Amino acid sequence: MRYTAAHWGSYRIEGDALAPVEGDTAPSRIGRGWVSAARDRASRVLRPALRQGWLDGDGGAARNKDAYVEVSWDRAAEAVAHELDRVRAAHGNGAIFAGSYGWASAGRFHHAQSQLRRFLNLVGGAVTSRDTYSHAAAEVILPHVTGMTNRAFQDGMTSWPLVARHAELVVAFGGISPRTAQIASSGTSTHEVGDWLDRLTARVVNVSPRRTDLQGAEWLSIRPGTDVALMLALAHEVWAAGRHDPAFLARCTSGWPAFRDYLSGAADGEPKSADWAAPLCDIPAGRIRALAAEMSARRTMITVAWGLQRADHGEQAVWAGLALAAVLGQIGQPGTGFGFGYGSTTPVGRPARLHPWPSVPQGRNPVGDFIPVARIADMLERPGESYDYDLATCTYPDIRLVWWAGGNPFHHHQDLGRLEAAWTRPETVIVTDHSWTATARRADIVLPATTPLERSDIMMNRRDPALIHMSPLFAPMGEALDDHEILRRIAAQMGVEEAFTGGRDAEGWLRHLWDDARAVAADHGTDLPGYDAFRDAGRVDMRNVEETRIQFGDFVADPDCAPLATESGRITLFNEAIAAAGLLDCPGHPTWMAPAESLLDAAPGALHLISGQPDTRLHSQNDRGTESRAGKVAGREACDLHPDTAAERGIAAGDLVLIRNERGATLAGARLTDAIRRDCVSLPTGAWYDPATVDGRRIDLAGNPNAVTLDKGTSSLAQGSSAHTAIVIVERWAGDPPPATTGCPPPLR
Ligand SMILES: Nc1nc2c(c(=O)[nH]1)N[C@H]1C(S)=C(S)[C@@H](COP(=O)(O)OP(=O)(O)OC[C@H]3O[C@@H](n4cnc5c(=O)[nH]c(N)nc54)[C@H](O)[C@@H]3O)O[C@H]1N2
Ligand SMILES: Nc1nc2c(c(=O)[nH]1)N[C@H]1C(S)=C(S)[C@@H](COP(=O)(O)OP(=O)(O)OC[C@H]3O[C@@H](n4cnc5c(=O)[nH]c(N)nc54)[C@H](O)[C@@H]3O)O[C@H]1N2
Ligand SMILES: [Mo]
Repeated sequence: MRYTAAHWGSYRIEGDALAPVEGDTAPSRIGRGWVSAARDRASRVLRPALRQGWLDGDGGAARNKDAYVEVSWDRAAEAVAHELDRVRAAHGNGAIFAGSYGWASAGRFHHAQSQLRRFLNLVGGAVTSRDTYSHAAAEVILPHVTGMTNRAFQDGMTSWPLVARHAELVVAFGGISPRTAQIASSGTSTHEVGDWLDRLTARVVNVSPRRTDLQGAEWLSIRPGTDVALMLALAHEVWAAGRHDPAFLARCTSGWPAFRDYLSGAADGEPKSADWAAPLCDIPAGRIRALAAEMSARRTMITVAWGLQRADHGEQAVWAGLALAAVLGQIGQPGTGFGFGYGSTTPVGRPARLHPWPSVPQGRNPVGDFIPVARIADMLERPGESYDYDLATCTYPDIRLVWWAGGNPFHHHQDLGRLEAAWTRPETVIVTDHSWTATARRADIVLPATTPLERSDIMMNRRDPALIHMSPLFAPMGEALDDHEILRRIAAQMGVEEAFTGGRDAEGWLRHLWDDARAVAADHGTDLPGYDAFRDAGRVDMRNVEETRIQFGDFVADPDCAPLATESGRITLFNEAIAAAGLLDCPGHPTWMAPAESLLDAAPGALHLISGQPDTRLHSQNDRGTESRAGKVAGREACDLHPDTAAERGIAAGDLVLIRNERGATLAGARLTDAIRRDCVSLPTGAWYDPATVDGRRIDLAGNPNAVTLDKGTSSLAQGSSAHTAIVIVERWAGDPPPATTGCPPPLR
């Protein structure tokens, strides 16, 4: 049998089509658009290309509107080697940025970013990026308050079967959405979140501006950006009613007195009561008090979707949610307490043993320097300036060369107009991608990669019981090469080929990784077949994989014997180190702070923009495929508006609408639904950014929300992405529809 796999699922290859793998009862719709996207000749990069203006020495000025000259692989590899040497010699490796954030392939070997880092580490290293767009705020605050990295926290999440069996009430901030549960980083053989939701015995409350974030639940339609106020009010009401758990707070937390004084108002004269929170959250005080009473009376799981912390002061949504669970005292019990990201991807809470599968060794990066991942535009704009990050002061490097492989910053970063201006500053930009994404169209040297459908690889995800041999579906298009081969050719130019390849070709690497995987499996009681048998079978499954976990279980059972790795050994409700840093935007305990932009102080008629993950694709991947294109309205990404909101603006379903603010503008197609608040508009991420000047205004023609989002760190603690914090004006587009050019290659010579 032949198989392949992606972040959205695993597939059997049947002729020239894909069928969902056996055992996947709820395959993702994203897969339906995969092959057509990969085979979309118009948008594929077919040959290496150099930007005309770069060849002419324009210094990067025309980086968003230039023609390209197609060249041979030899010429392209030479150009890359030459640029690396030139920049290293003149400025050192600290002037090379290869953070290269992005999801690329689910295959273990052809993982673009790992390959790139392995190569660059052999030629002196590069500046990299830290944390993720997904959950940077959590990645930085969780170690301080729980003593766990985000990865460890995710690994330890209380398992779904325990939530299904024991929780009587699930309060889901941001919902638990089958939309996002389509995805598992590094691949998945099943999609089971829908099943777990069906098996819940609990009453479920969806706290979200969108009803669809959790179907069949009571919908508490909260004003975006105000969840922390609601969490604090719930904690206040529980405490004020004397229903908090003093024994748990004393035994398992530190700093309760300071946090309590903040809740009660003793610290600042403002009790964080239901009456206080109601006008902020737009939820009646009586409803908040009733929910607080229910939470203290029932076995309750509080869960926070990742999206809540992808916002200004995102750290607080995680910390306040955890603090609320601590006040209830139900942490460390089966099925209750605090969860982070159930449904944000499919494996969160999966009751499966973890297997530490091997990966491509990246070596050591001689350049220690990094930026928080979402500070890319700041870095390019402000070399040498200092900024705060995780209780330290850092300095932005002076970057002369940028190399991106397997990510699409001109989809994923906020305020793309600002990034576009900053992007003209480096001397050289190199992009490795299989498609003419907006990022590839802003590179000087474009290196065409194959897609995962054009090569062999292995899917092995530490959280998935299946191992899938990925076979090619079709031959490489044009002159595309896999990322390893591209880098091998450049390594040969730079005298490090042997060190880069380790003496193996791609198949040699797959055999090598598989041998290491067999050793891991043997430790876990499964004998895996040899590589040839695995390739022929296409799929093997680990045995005895069931394993259920209780987050904080050991700690709560005996906090003295199993203390947390925090400053107090306990969950910190007041954190001395954070407090001592004196950060105005991240004080020493969970705190309500109004976001930089919100409906609380917006002009009348303005709407909050929710820009979550798209249902029909993974980020910008497969946007050119049939599934994504079928969902477009008026040829653009569809945005959701409440019918009343649309009517007030003279907008009908199917109309073209302009979503704008002082940062930029984007054109979307209107879809009407009463499953969204009247003061919100939802436009998913990932349409291929396609800005043009229309009547003197710069407008993205494709419907990418990052034309208008806010590019600001969550706080000076984590500096994460604040993508969900944005206020916009929405109006009907009255003029002729400007033709969208997405998916066309740039002019090629
Ligand atoms: N407004 C807003 N913005 C957001 C978010 C949000 O909620 N709101 N979410 C953020 C989040 S959580 C994330 S994770 C990011 C995602 O941002 P990205 O990870 O950058 O998005 P992808 O579209 O997955 O980009 C992957 C790129 O890799 C390329 N690629 C695929 N396979 C290969 C390969 O084998 N080799 C090479 N060289 N390239 C390959 C694809 O063509 C694509 O261009 O977006 C962030 N942006
Ligand atoms: N289909 C699909 N699934 C995906 C992805 C994809 O591209 N496509 N990407 C994957 C990736 S990389 C990641 S990181 C995860 C992200 O997973 P999440 O971060 O959980 O997903 P989002 O869609 O950003 O946000 C979830 C929901 O939060 C709600 N929300 C927004 N702002 C607020 C707020 O202020 N308060 C409350 N209570 N709710 C709010 C929105 O209604 C939104 O639907 O998704 C993964 N799953
Ligand atoms: Mo993400």
